[in-house]
Amino acid sequence: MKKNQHISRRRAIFTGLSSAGALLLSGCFKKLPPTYGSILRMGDDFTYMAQRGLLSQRALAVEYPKSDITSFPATGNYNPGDPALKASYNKEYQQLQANNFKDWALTIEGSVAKPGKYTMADLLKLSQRTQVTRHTCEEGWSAIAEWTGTPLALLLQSAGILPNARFVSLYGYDNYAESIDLLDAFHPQTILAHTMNGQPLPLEHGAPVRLRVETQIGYKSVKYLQRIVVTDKFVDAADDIKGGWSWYNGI
Ligand SMILES: Nc1nc2c(c(=O)[nH]1)N[C@H]1C(S)=C(S)[C@@H](COP(=O)(O)O)O[C@H]1N2
Ligand SMILES: [Mo]
Repeated sequence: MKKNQHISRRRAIFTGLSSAGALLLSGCFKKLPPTYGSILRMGDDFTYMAQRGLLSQRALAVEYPKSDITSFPATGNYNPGDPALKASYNKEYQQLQANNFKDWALTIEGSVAKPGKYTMADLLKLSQRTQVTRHTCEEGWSAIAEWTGTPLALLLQSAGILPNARFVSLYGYDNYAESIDLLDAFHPQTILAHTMNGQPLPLEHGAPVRLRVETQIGYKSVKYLQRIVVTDKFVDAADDIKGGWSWYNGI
């Protein structure tokens, strides 16, 4: 009895969702997030349609003068090389850390002509971008820092991104992951940051390289990057790990 009530309520939500969707589709909004229809991901629908519909697709996040830089807490996992932090511990990362990340290389797989490992020297060969931006965490704090790194677009291009590419999943050494679509992957402020406030990226902030995706909330900016997979279909890379957090969370 109770179960049936739940099912019918869920149906009602679905029906409501799809008629709202139809209305929006007939209006000026043409795009739906790839998570459309998932109850857990309902938050995506509004933010995705509002941001993608109302803002120019190339709109830049606000950049600040250096004088606005603030102190910056580290949250989430803060050292995948520490065996005591069992859930996030990664032995390979511990070894890389012991050698000051000299042997670090980013694996790129999937829909690219040149899959393989890309070293820090490979990243530095491409032109770099520096930006002072605000990080906003879902827990309610925000902080401003200066980030320098390689635009993800340039790396994807140098890896020979294929025409069937649609999404990019990014995996950290601590088993954390996120995926973004190509609009965010090619956004000019989406960078693989190796420098924070002029210093090599500190361990707790994701050494040696982290993603900065300034068009979305803080949890999309994956720290401790290990692997990038370019996919031809939607992969909710964080699904197993974070469950209920929205796939799309534009700010
Ligand atoms: N690999 C990895 N990336 C991550 C996290 C994490 O725990 N592991 N936490 C996320 C969250 S919720 C936030 S707010 C920011 C925190 O970045 P910071 O530690 O530099 O403040 O990293 C994001 N990226
Ligand atoms: Mo966060």
